[in-house]
Amino acid sequence: MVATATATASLNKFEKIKSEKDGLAVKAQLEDFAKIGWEAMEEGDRDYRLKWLGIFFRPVTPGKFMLRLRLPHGIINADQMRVLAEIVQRYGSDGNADITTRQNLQLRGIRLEDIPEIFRLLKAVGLTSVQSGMDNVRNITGSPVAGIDADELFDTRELVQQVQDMITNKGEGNPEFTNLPRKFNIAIAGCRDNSVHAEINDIAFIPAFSGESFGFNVIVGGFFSAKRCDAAIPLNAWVTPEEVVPLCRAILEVFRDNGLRANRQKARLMWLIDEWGIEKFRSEVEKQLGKTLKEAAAKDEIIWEKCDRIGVYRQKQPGFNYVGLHIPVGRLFAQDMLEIARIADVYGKGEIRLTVEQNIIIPHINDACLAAFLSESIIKKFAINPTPLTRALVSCTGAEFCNFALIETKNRAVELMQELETELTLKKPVRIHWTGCPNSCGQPQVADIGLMGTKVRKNGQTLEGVDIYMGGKVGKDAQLGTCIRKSVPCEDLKPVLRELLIKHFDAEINSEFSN
Ligand code: SRM
Ligand code: SF4
Repeated sequence: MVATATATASLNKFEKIKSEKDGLAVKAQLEDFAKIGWEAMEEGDRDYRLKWLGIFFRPVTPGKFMLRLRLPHGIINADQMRVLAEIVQRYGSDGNADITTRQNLQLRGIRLEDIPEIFRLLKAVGLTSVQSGMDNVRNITGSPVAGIDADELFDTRELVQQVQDMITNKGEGNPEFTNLPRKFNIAIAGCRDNSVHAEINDIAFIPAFSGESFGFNVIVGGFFSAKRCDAAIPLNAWVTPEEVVPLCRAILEVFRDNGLRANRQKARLMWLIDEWGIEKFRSEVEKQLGKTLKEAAAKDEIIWEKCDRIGVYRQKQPGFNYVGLHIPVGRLFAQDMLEIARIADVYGKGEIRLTVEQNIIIPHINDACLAAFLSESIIKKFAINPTPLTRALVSCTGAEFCNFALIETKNRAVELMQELETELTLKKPVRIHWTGCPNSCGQPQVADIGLMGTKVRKNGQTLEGVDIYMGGKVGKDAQLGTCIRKSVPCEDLKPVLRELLIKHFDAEINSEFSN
């Protein structure tokens, strides 16, 4: 739909871009873009609309694009991983991949002229990157051990795929959902440990029984933004697994048609819920759905602390194990990806899973092969028993590639954790999350200690610094952390973190570092 000149005059920049031409329309122009090159492209297409196809122009590395995939439930097979490895391999030291905080992969270094061929390669192995950026529904998350965890309540893999298929028209792109007021996150949990961080999604399905029947309580409106962060609130609805796809559709339609669009800082679903009140929102969803929603079950089944799944675990299938490998801050290079694909093929069934903590799980390793699997040299690089601070470290992209970033994150995070670990002994992991700016992609509010990038003045100079968050609780009774200290220069951060670790997490100073 193309808006009239008078109508577009009052729209904000992003609404204007969308009303002039749907983001998905650039799909038909990729061969042309590849021919003319990124420098000659119209800015709206290059900087924004390409994101509807998961292609992100990076002002920090102009000409080297980022490609964000969609990996529903964070599941990928070895053939797919090899294709992705071969894609980043062609870019040499510019090429790598990051596991994201939504159980997904982003490829780096991509050149526009290669996109048509890359898309053919992705399609051949059943991968898509469609609708993964801008005002679209992001990668849909689920328990990383669905179908293999002996204690799960429901295997959500098929459901997550169905929701993605509905939203993206089976990966081809679906103009019904390409002009939402803002980005949108969905999570579906069939596990007991809230592995998906349900509370920070626009819609989350949480396992709950109504009498004897299994289904989900639904919470809505959770989000982080620079302006505001809020945990999701109950919709007071319980749905069966069969009702999940229609309910997602109905909520998306209500959001699409009624969500606030004037101010981009106030366009996420929670702002509409605020304006209407949850009762009216619920009844509008019911109207769209064409039926009454059943009231929420009295209690849900999230009764465990969150498990990071690093290490060796028995599967529900007798004789099989899954092994969680720690991938420092989620960064992979082509050779790593090829190795991971190989060990998944040789020892498992060619399946690889990603976690929201930016790690990898290889399932289906039978008892007889386990020792050989664990002696593979890649297990030294991607440990099954990493040290406590490194183990639970999460970081967003930061200044290396992201133009919103106020600080460098990933490399700094790894180095600082290693330094702290030489000075301190910790008995258990402390979840430290880094995020390069207040957009909170690294989810500092769910961490034990969250570090949010900022600029700091010190001795007349502007330096990279962080605001410190604490109190994030995950799993059962999840709650968001809050800012406890502002504007700590990164160069002064180590002693501050050391004190916090000693005071709140029982860290002990190693003898060579005590005075
Ligand atoms: Fe994010 C924008 C990276 C998870 C909140 N996020 C961005 C952009 C696209 C900005 C840009 O164009 O440069 C970043 C791309 C940088 C790059 O080159 O990698 C970016 N976000 C990421 C990832 C890769 C962080 C990571 O290292 O893992 C995550 C990708 C997930 C995925 O696979 O789709 C990522 N972003 C999140 C999350 C966490 C989550 O979903 O659990 C959040 C907070 C939760 C939420 O959205 O409610 C998040 N990202 C944002 C926001 C703030 C949204 C808002 O309502 O204001 C922005 C800015 C925006 O959309 O305008 C943003
Ligand atoms: Fe970029 Fe900020 Fe998101 Fe980090 S939190 S990836 S710096 S937008």
